Amino acid sequence: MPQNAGSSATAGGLSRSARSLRHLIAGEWRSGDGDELVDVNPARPHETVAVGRLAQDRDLDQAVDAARDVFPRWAATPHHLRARILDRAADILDAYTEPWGEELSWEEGKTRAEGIGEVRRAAEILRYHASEASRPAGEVFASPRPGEQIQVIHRPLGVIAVVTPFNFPVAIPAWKIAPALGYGNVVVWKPAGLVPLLAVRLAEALVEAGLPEGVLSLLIGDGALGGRLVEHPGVDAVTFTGSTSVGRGLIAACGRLARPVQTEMGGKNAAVVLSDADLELAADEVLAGAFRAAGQKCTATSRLVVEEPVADEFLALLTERAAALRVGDPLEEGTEMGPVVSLKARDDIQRAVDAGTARAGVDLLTGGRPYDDERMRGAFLPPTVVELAGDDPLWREELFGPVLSVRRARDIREAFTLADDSDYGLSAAVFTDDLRAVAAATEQVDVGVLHINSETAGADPHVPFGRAKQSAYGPKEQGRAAREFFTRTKTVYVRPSQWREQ
Ligand code: UN1
Repeated sequence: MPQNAGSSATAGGLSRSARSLRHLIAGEWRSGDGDELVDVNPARPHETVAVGRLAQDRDLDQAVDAARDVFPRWAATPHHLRARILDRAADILDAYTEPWGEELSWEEGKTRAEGIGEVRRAAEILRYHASEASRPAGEVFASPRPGEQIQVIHRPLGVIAVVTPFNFPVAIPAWKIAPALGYGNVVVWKPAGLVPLLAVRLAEALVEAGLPEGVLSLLIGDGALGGRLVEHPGVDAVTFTGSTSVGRGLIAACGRLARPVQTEMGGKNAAVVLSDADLELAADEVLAGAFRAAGQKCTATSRLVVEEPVADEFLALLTERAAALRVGDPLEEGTEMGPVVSLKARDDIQRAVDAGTARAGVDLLTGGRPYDDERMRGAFLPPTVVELAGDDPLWREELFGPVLSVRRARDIREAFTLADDSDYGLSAAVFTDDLRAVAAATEQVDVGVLHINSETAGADPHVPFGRAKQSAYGPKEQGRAAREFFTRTKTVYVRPSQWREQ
């Protein structure tokens, strides 16, 4: 039973005694001796979720050395045996969905249901990548020479630096670590310092499942440690999800080192509601896209384009539902939206909203003002909808919070032009049953993921996930796309000697 960080068993609810954080280095759980890290509950920032000490440079060196040592053995382990470990780890996550899902909610702030759902989702991701073991391992091509065969096989890259964000503390790490390990790589992982507890849980599941020592190391550290990990001479490739500014820094560093890098960064995703849409459905989906996880998904709906004939009716429906959302302690029954991840995030988002609503052409439809209630002293923000008369920073800048910016469009053409009017291009949603509009959206809206009649967020493990435009860099994630990043091909010409021409 994985218990490294302390109590996770719950008899009738989460035990709120602070957990202790450990690093996993070269197969050993260690306390670390860097600065103290205090991990707090964003709904009640005086409440400590976990405490530990940051990892230091020598921990990083040891983790990378252990990874390099074990890599040849892990790469030579049959794919099916590696897959079995991922499957077992999935079983452990499934067995712990409740206690770990509650810890996730406690630590990150998404609702209990979302926390539990995320742990379950991580299990599915591990299972999907385990199932890759039974799919074709490469391709065989005909040769222009008699008797010869040309094989294109996939080989692991080596040591992968995995750097993950706060907003999906287990799902995003799972979708990077599972394919990395499944294809025979070894991993040194630095999760966001805001959610270290769930990182420990995922690492515990993998260790418990039988992962050999050194194949995965977990270092809890600050951004500077992440930077040193990415540039470490013993690292072969880097996968990152997080902010655009950090991502671009990593891309530049990896460019200098000619090191493969994959980044998933910002989004400013639009939902488009056309005049034939089912407005009830669209309102529910836009609400989910904009306010689940308090809008802290790179796939969240942060822009809305409504076609003029239905705009008044739709906005009335949407703002009424947004205002009625129950915001509060994410672990409490009935809460529909929890806090954002930290007081700093709350203040940054609030500042951007205040600056926006002070500008001409920005009309606050609902939310927008901080809570003054004693129980809402945590990192809470209300679901906020603003209507914009034209271009505005609220239309362009990713706020990563529960803020939706709306513009009206005269017709379908203008609606798609507005949806596409962003430097980002991760996802979009179009609400319509008009096949011509669907075809036009598929053609014109430059995004990596397009939803018809469903919210902009969401990603199934067996299909490619990722960007267009400036939302990302490098090969996509998930599905078979993951193989493109986590392996390199080797072209093997196989010619039996007896075929040599006489
Ligand atoms: C989802 O939409 O469920 O950081 C997943 C993010 C994305 C993952 C989104 N990389 O929010």
